[in-house]
Amino acid sequence: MSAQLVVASNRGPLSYEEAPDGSLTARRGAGGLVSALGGALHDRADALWIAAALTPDDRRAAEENEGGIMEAAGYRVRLLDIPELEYDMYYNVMSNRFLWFICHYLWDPAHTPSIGEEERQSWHAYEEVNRRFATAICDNTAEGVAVMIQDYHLGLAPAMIRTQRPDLRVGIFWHIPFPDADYLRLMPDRWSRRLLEGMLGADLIGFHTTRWAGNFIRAVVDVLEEQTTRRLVSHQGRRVRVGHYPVGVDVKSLTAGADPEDVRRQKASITDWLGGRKLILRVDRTELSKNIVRGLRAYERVLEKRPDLHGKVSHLALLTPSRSHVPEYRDYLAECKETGREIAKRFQTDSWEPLRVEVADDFPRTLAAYELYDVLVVNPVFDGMNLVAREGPVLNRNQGILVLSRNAGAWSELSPAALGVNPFDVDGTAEAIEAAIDLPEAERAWMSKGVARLARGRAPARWLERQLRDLPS
Ligand code: GDG
Repeated sequence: MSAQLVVASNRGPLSYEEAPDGSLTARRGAGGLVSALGGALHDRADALWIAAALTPDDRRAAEENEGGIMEAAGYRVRLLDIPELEYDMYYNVMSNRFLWFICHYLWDPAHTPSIGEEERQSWHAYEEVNRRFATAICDNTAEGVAVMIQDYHLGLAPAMIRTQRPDLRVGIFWHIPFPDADYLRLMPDRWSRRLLEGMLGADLIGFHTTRWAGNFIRAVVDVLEEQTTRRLVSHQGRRVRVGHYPVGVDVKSLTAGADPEDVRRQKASITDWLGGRKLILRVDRTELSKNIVRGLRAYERVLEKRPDLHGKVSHLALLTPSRSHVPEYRDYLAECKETGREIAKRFQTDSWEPLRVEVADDFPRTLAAYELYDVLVVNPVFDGMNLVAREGPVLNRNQGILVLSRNAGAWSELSPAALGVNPFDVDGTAEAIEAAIDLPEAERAWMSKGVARLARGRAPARWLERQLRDLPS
């Protein structure tokens, strides 16, 4: 069957690994985009998901299947083989360092970014990989089909597709924040113009919240000097729609990602470790924007101020390894581990482990911890949405309280039933964690029920449908 819906993203839903017997086994791809899109495409036989082959095992999986097409949870997947060096520059230098840092306000403008030869070559690689995706989409897609491009890795692809195939209906969804125009200008002018024009090649541009959509529209006005009317941008004689489409959690596809027996085992292991203490939990990719170190310091402040809580609480930080090819991420992971060790050593006793930082890709353990937490700390510096803030409350069975950064997209919907924090304010975050621990029973019940109800909305399938409905027919 020819695809009626094509989605394209850098990372696909599955990553492959060689088993000891030489066969390939598939496991769930890491990160929030896979959670959102995987939920949306579940059982959509008319859909094709195009992604990059990330590892030699992915390439082998693509080679072993006819036309490079594989089956995932009821939909098809095609992996593109991209030359390794080009991929490295596009992914590790331009996407995950340069653009990610721009969109999450992670540069230090007094010193960085500094554009040198490596960045210039990487921009070129970014253009090339976007072109490869655009060509793969244009070559294999029937007339008039909807093409939904995902995220900042592929910001130039919409305009490239439009040039080759004006018949296709194109959307781009930006899963991360969009910065304000002043910060966007840390990019060379030529690049920021190309990026905005690349995105405006789409018919529809989606963000998780009005905050990021508003920043995008103001950047278009400032940088490109285009006309806008509310949520419509006039660009090259077309009208491009800009909207906000918050994504939520699909419980079925979330829990389908793990064997229930593994989850049960992990629940027993965490319960055993807690020994009746309250669980303060965080779950993140090991990522600078997730603000892990300040979060651990906030917990340290709680223990400093509240000796009465010693031996009564334990903090578990579940960190999934991420982007280890980028030097800043390697350093940050080392800093997270070191901070964790320091805090644990400072307060531990023979019978109490106050803090454990675990670095592993262990989804069953994440699901188990979601069920058990008393307090979930989600304090990113900036975050497009943050799915942990939604998954936790939906799966929690312990009247857990959510402490949430006001700079996470999730805040715009969950704020009525979460404790908000300024992510830069360590003392303020410590106060919120304390407040969450101390909350009287009746309020706990009310808040945990409320946050679960709010977090459950916006199922990924609906999220995608709303965007498809807003594409021109
Ligand atoms: C980007 C945007 C936006 C947890 N442990 C493991 C594991 N997880 C899953 C969680 C969750 C996902 O990872 C993390 O999602 P987030 O949304 O928190 O963060 P990003 O990866 O940065 O996602 C974000 C999202 O896209 C969707 O639009 O919300 O703002 O930055 O689903 O359950 N996954 C695996 N192993 C684990 O141990 N594979």
